[in-house]
Amino acid sequence: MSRTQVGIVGAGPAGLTLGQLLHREGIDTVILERRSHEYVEARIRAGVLEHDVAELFDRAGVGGRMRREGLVHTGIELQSGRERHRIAFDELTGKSIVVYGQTEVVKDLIAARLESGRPLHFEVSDVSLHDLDGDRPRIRYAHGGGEQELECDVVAGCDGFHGVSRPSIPAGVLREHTREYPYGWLGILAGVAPSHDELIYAHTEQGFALLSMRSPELSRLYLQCAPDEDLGAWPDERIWAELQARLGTDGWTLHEGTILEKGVTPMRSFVVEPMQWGRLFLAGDAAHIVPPTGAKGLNLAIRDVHVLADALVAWYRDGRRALLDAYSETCLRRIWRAEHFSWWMTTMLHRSPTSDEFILRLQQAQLRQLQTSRAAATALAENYVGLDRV
Ligand code: RFL
Ligand code: PHB
Repeated sequence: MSRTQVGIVGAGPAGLTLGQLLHREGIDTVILERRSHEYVEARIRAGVLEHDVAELFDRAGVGGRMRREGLVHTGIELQSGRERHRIAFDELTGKSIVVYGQTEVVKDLIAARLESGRPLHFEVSDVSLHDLDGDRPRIRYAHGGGEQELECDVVAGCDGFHGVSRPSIPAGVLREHTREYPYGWLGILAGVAPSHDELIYAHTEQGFALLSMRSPELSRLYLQCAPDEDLGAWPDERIWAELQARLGTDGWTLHEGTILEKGVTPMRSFVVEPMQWGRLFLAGDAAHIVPPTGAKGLNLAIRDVHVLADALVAWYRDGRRALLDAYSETCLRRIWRAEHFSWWMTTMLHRSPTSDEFILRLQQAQLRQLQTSRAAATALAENYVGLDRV
């Protein structure tokens, strides 16, 4: 049996950032990841970092490449039909966001982990959690052909929505809140310079579309589709034709290029309460999911582990348990705010297959208010760049 202070399940953004924050405080961790190193670094997901999350990466010593290669955006465009309106984050909030792919964040975090020399095991299987309600929780797993057991002070469940941590909590302890949406996103990565220098969120009668990017040479685009959409029905020409129809405005061209990757993401809102049980603490997608329209998922995951790292440092340093005991409550305030913002952005911008003209008119009225009211635009901007206080 081996031993560590904090056993971390999952090497996504949450697990890797927690490992890095604790390493900087001299706290020992072991990170266990089901997938391979290559797989984890290739997974394409989020693209937007809140102002304070980017600063947290700086403080954690992993912000170097993000600051050199990340794209600082001071606003986004909201499109209603063929009309666009800019929400100026800098003017309304004094803050900006950084467009930097989750893939790159994960690569930077893995590089820092390898440099720290602390253990990160890829391709572990059969992870199971034991004695979570005692003082010496244990993680059992298989790795490199052998059975392993790791004794910990605390276990951090950072293993995403489909992980083993949340289901390890006995029935009856957790309350789960879920909403499924009747649509999903078809996302592509295209080898073409972004056709606009800021993100464009478009509400049209044919459905939602989003123009985003990964670098000056790579565009990331999304189209509203069915949650179980068959990708086989979407040859490249059809994807471009639909993006042209939804994002098009007068005097502006969407540049097309080679499609390097495509996938369908269903949309859901999900929160579990509380996020802790005994010595197990859930963080990131293991505890909550937001639909991607508000760009909050990755940011929330990083905020959770920031709270957890501070609480663990206080506990190890002075034996103070108060922050650890309050972990769930502290995180859930921000999570529910982000759940509301993500739900609001999603329902304002998508066309539901069951919605009628009444809903369409409400959406148009809401989008118009964002153009005419500084207060309404400021509320969107504050939530998008990330709130200081919740
Ligand atoms: P992850 O990234 O899912 O990582 C969990 C890790 O745990 C591993 N794992 C296990 N390891 C060991 N044993 C087991 N039994 C395990 N089971 C699972 C997994 O292999 C994985 O490596 O969760 P984490 O760290 O909480 O991070 C959350 C974010 O990944 C997620 O919230 C975001 O990607 C959501 N998201 C976005 N968030 C933003 O903040 N801004 C965005 O612009 C944004 N866009 C998006 C998104 C998610 C998307 N998809 C595909 C869901 C756009 C899309 C299309
Ligand atoms: C992305 O670039 O992948 C992205 C950007 C904004 C979102 C969601 C995804 O709201």
